Amino acid sequence: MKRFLALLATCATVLGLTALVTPQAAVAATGCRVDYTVTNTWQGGFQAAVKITNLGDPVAGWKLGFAMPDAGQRLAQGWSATWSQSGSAVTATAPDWNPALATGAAAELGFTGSFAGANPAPSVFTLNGVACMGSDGPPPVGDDGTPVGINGRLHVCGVNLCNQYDRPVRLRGMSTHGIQWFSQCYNAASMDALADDWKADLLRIAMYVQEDGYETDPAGFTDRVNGLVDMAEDRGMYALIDFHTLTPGDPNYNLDRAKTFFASVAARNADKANVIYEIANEPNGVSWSAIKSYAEQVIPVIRAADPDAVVIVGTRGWSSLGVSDGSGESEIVNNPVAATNIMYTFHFYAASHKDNYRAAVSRAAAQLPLFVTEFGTVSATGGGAMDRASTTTWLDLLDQLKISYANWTYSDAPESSAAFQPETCDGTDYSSSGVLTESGALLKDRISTPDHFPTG
Ligand code: IDC
Repeated sequence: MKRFLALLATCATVLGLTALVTPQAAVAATGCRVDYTVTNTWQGGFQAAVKITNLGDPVAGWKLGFAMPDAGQRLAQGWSATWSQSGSAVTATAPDWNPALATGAAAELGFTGSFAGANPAPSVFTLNGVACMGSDGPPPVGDDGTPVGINGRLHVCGVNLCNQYDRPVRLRGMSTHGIQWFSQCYNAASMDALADDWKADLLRIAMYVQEDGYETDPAGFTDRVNGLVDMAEDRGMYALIDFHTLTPGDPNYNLDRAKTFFASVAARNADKANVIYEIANEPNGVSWSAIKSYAEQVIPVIRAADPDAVVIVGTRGWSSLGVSDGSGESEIVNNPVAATNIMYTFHFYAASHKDNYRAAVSRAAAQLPLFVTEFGTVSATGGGAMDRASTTTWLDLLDQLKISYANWTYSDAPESSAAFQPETCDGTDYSSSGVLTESGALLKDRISTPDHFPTG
């Protein structure tokens, strides 16, 4: 089965279909640690204890592999597994009576062997074919307890976002409003509050292209985005660079601008661990194939400068996975963007988008890596009454599916989607009940709970 999946993955790569993931591959987060100890040595012989700790998802069965470093080292007899040696390669397969290994669980086995000259310890171990990085992998990227410090550079693994330990993570944070209008809301005090009081993992930087945005001053807006990336980085938060196309809805209208903008921000930020690129906010009135074509022209520009960063692709019908256009996720599943390390955007406004949208997300989440880069607790206009029940149902669903999200908006816009009361961004308080709206209070409650990011 393992080989079959690997083969499938190879075919998918050849066909340029790596974004299309199988549900099986999707859920298998891997990770392991092996502790190898020589417990006894005698003339030409030795005994070793091997402890395997599963740091990934539960496995129904396991096979440990390692190579004897010296040609004279031979396995004699093993226990608590079925042992064999072929050339230098040693394998130990889980015993029938105890084949499974839960997350965090350990299997303890051992063997006796002989050696001729030296008796060095093996250095690389695999569990079900995947190298165990737990004890001797690269040290974490400056773990200072912040989201970026703990998780480091992110990548897409199956349908999830994974951290530097290859474990699935989910980020929760806030989106700016249009930075052309609300720059007063993005300063050292508001960013401190977002990181320290809100305990956000993520700042989405909404850079409108039209509506007095990027097109009016490309260099100026590029600088402002970079400045916000740095402010997020300084506080250990991820920064989602949102190329906020909205009207017109066809992202190809802005294709040249997108290439210029992303070439610049990707080159400038390539060494940072905290940057994620969102290439088209909300395509609308445009087919999936046109969006896919746009993505397949912009992604290579980003990759050329910053090969490792996650890129998020907008979807049809205002990033509704097509649902708002009477379509759905299958048009993406059947015709995914030919690129790796990408996710797809889903947006919702809780008072407008309910069960049929939730059903689409539940289905799609088994097949596509999704990121809710924007959602509102209110209606799709950004105003109207907050729908607490629908918002709670949505956020519970995203929690359950481990889908990352950013809320619209961390601003004092005079509309109910804003987190702050009008004209409060000119003060220094971005956290207390005195400045928060009903939506802001709900979001701060949800976002500030502990992340429990997996490490190991
Ligand atoms: C809204 C803002 C509003 C602004 C309008 C037009 O809240 O102040 O006047 O855009 O620029 C989206 C968009 C987002 C919208 C938001 C609410 O991504 O730009 O912001 N929304 O309408 N998609 C669905 C809803």
